[in-house]
Amino acid sequence: MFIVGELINGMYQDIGRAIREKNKKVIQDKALQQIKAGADALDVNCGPVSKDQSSDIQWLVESIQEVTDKPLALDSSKPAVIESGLKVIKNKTIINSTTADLEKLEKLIPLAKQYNAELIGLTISTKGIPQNKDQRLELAATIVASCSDAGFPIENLYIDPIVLPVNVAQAQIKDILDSITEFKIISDPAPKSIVGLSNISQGTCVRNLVNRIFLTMAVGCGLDAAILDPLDNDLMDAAITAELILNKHIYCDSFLDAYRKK
Ligand code: THG
Repeated sequence: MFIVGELINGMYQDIGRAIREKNKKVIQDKALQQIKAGADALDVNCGPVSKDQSSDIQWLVESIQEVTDKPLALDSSKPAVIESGLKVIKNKTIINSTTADLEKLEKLIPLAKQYNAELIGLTISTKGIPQNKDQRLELAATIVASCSDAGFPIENLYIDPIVLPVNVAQAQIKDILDSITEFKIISDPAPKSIVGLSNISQGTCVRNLVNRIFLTMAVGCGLDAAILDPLDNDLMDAAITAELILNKHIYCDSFLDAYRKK
């Protein structure tokens, strides 16, 4: 499972403050902590408080690149902010994200090609968040078709079904899981799947448990990647164990340690 650490996000108070005060050390420590805990890549999001997201994302990318060459996921709903981040990035890049809207696809797919980046496509459009599995698959197919038409390799595309909080969209969660399974039959080669895991537990009381169980179930549906808190050790154990059960790595009694050392 490909783990993208979610903690460099201006939505968190400590990160928001570090961005305002240009305190590199806070950002670099958070990057290294997440990598030590098993993150394969780091999400980079200025958050809602940033007044100049285009320059803040550059500062974040440059600060993080001083301490690691792990891939970075440039996380913004604004193509101009992503483009600004791309200008200074040296590490492997994931563009997070495009929607299924033509205007965004036409801007972000060429950028992903130009910078040899992977691309996350959200199954959402200006018509809003889909209400069922079929709408999710339709939007995923739109994104896949745009990538194919533009000559962007589908192997470099992640589809994100958009995870909603279980306390507001309980009836939809099963559909979200089923769409993860069915993204694999949209095309050959198939796109990969990714979720923003912590969305599922926003506003709930037992966040870690909800995150852990949903992740385990999503792995069972074939989930390839997740944006999550890698410092949650029980969550990381659950991800490793779920993939062990699916025969994705070889059993030994110390499989948790063995996987972490690999
Ligand atoms: N898909 C994709 N990218 C994404 C998301 C997604 N990026 C952003 C987000 N969703 C994933 N990252 C987070 C980060 C934090 C939280 C949820 C998702 C979170 N934060 C606490 C909260 O809101 O309660 C904040 C706690 C605090 O302020 O300290 O839950 O879905 N492609």
